[in-house]
Amino acid sequence: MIRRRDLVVGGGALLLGGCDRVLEVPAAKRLLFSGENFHRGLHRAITDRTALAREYAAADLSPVFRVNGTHNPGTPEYGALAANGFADWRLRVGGLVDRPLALSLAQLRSMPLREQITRHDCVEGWSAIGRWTGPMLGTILQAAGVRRSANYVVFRCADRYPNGRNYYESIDMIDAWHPQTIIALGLNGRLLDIGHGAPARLRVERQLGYKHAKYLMQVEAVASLDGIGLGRGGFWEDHYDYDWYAGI
Ligand SMILES: Nc1nc2c(c(=O)[nH]1)N[C@H]1C(S)=C(S)[C@@H](COP(=O)(O)O)O[C@H]1N2
Ligand SMILES: [Mo]
Repeated sequence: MIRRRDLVVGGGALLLGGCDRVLEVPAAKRLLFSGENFHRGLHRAITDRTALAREYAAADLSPVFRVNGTHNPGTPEYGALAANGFADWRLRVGGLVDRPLALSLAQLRSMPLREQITRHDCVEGWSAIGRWTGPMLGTILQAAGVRRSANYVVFRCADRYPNGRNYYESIDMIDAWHPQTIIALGLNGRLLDIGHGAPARLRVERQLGYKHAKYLMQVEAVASLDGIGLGRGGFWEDHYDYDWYAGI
């Protein structure tokens, strides 16, 4: 069980945690900067990455939010979880954490939830505005006691592509602690449907659509992306040369 007291963390504290990590610039890199330029450059680097994505009004919601990529993982394992309303599904949180977790949907829903109306941009050239609801990834990482040695968070999904590889994605700690980075459980006021990634999918609002991993099974904090998939940090990155950082 995770204690509720561990979960109720203000956004400020989470952001500060994020900034602490950013300030750990390797000594060699630090030499490249000096005095005022260093501070100006660092300030710009931090504010650019921690700035909020635009949030919209209810009137802007797209009448239809397209489903893209996998429409249904279609595996026997996923089918069994879905048939039971995902009551047996657990989001495993592990890797470089002090307290590995296996969170049920009920536990995720009992965390402080964030709601955001944002625009999803797919590289294939379509966009849609939707209202997403879910706990901040930062809240979950805090509950698990993520270690300072973690540099990335990897998301493993239930769906397999024809080459047999499971979909996966990864982000760095700046995006992991970003207040709009949430584990979405709902879209437009309803629980996620299967098309949009039930029972939980990543929203990482400062990046393009393919980073928003659907059908989440596991969240893993790691020091390096080496040895995960082909080492490029994601399914499309590994097999189709997509950029790992897809900032918008
Ligand atoms: N597990 C998984 N996540 C995924 C994909 C996928 O095929 N499998 N497709 C990605 C792409 S390219 C986009 S644009 C969005 C689509 O999300 P949507 O179906 O909710 O519109 O999910 C992303 N996350
Ligand atoms: Mo996409």
